[in-house]
Amino acid sequence: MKIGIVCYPTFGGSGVVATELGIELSKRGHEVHFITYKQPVRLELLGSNVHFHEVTVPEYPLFHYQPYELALSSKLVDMVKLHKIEVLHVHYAIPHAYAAYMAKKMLEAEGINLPFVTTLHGTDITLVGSHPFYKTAVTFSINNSDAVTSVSESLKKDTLRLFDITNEIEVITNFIDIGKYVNNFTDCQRAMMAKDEERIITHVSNFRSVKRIPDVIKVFYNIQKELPAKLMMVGEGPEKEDAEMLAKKLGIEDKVVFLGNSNEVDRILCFSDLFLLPSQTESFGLAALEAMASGVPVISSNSGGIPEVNVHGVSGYLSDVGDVDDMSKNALSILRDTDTLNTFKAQAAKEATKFDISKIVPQYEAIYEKTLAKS
Ligand code: GMT
Repeated sequence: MKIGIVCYPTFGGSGVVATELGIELSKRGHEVHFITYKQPVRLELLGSNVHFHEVTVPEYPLFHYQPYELALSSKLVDMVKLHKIEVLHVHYAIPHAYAAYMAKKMLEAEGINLPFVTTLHGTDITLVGSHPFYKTAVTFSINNSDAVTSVSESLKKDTLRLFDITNEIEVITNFIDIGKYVNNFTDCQRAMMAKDEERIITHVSNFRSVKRIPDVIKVFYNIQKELPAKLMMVGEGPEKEDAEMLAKKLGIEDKVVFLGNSNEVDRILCFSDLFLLPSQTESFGLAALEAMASGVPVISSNSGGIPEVNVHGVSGYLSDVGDVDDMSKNALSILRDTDTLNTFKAQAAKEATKFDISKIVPQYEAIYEKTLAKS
């Protein structure tokens, strides 16, 4: 098949999923065209089966807001015609599903049929999409997609609760290429980051308020009171400065390392002992799955789709949102004893295999085939 993929190209769950999916589809013989405003961060290798088409939005002083949807839908029409793209897969409803619908209608006027699949990722539903300013357009574009998928059961439920949905929503969970994580590194270079006796705790996110970054710092503060430990904070975002200040206020700034955005998250996870994800909500929690695939147990909140990924007492523990004491207690129960830690590490890695790319990508192929057959 010739598949067009639209996503956000930045460090963020939906963009990562879209990119990994596109790469895997190309390996399976499909011709994949990424259409977005920048080359996706994890899309390093463009080849005969993987193409990138940049959407540019020229600045014009009349516009207070530059019309990205317009530029995207025009580019979609042009690329579909030029490369004979058969099906479009848009990740994150806003504004991608809306732009895809416009492209579909423009192509229809020329007698070209373009089915499009919309994948709902989380904040496009739970935080942004349900806002009254966007809700009407988001509802319309979900209901008028040729197929709709959501990354967890929890997100499907949220979508049905928050919007007036008439379309079917199929759950296709996020995934991970286990092969990339198993024995990826023979030497994690752990010594560069911590002493032998120190436990390494890691958090990876876009540092938005939904991630509850102060909880990460507070849980770590409680851990390091009991045993030698270091905290790796990976990512960039609006809450980062406050987190640095909180670490300083608590007197632990020498134990908290802010690493910024990284293309080598797997390398950092390789030497990590525990992953913290205390989010207010997560539709899935891809960062937790990446940690588990690296054999890192997860201490998380129990909100949204996280319980579908992190299994309480097996791959880690879940606590109520904001229950820093319970998270700290659970973290210490894993970290104190090396045998227990190793058991949780092995269990986390095993749980992650349920989400291997080889099990999930065929589900997307089946959706594409179904929408093509229907149209
Ligand atoms: O919040 C983020 O980390 C970014 C956001 C995105 O759309 O890029 O992530 C959402 O999609 C990810 C991939 O499907 C999920 O793993 C995240 O749980 C989800 N984030 C939220 O629901 C807050």
